[in-house]
Amino acid sequence: MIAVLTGGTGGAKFLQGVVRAVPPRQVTAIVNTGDDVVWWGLNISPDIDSVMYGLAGLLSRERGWGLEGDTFACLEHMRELGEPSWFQLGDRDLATHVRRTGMLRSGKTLTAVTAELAASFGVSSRLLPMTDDRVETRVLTARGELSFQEYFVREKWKVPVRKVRFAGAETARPTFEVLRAIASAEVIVIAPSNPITSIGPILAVPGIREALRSSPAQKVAVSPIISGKAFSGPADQLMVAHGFPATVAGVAAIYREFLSTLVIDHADAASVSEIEALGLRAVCASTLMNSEDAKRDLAAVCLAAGRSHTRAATNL
Ligand code: FO1
Repeated sequence: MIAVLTGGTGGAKFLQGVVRAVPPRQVTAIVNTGDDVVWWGLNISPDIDSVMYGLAGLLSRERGWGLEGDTFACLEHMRELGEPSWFQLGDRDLATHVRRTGMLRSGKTLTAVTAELAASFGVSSRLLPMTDDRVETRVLTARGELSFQEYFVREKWKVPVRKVRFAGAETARPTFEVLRAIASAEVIVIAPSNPITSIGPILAVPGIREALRSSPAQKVAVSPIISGKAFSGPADQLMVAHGFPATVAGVAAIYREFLSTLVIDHADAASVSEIEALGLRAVCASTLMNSEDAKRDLAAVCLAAGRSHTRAATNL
């Protein structure tokens, strides 16, 4: 079994590659829910949906979120009615949120609701929210504290960030399903998602770091930083705000306590010794994911890095 810790856009693309490298049923995605938002009274889980639509082959290629070819008639009408419209929900995407909200209101857990939604989209990999409890990513900026979507979508991540915190994380509990996926995985991959706002909330759920440390699995991360820049989004700025350099060595430092191997882009080959000095293995690969084959090849590199290490350890 392969477990992948993931956020939205970058993680969704990476998982598309993973399910081409191994049978989808062997894959469990443990997904960030810190970005979740209640919008127009509906429960939206953007990262779960990006991963679910990505694995179902329905993710908009152009936007990297929402459904391919969706329309926005409801959004237009909500705008005419004076409702806030900076967070864009597509018409067909809305059906997912209406269904999720209804199931949550009937008392089901987000884990159960996500499994039902994923099955109805024909996704055979397991999708697990990081917790069934509410953990909210809050971004402290020069203009006060914002929710993640206010910072990311409304402010287009232009406001300087002082710190990110995860409200509710102290009392959140990891689910049995998440702990079991981590404990029973052969390889655990940290997708090339934002280490602060996508993977950070998962690691902030009490018990998940400990589970990662004690799992016998090899743990392989893909750096979302290439040549000192995030390949999309504000990961570089947020790493600096949290005291880490926006470099592959900075990514290694964040995950160091549980990581075995960091996969970095060929462009960062000169940093291999710096990563090895932190006690990690570094593997160079093409990490850009700019084609379906490139996504699969990157996933294959990660799985081979994990498996070769397991075999080497078993042969000792
Ligand atoms: N991202 C945007 O940049 N603009 C949007 O209006 C937007 C709407 C949206 C609606 C549903 C959904 O599932 C995702 C949506 N996203 C949008 C993406 C989302 O903000 C981010 O991808 C994640 O939260 C970061 O991983």
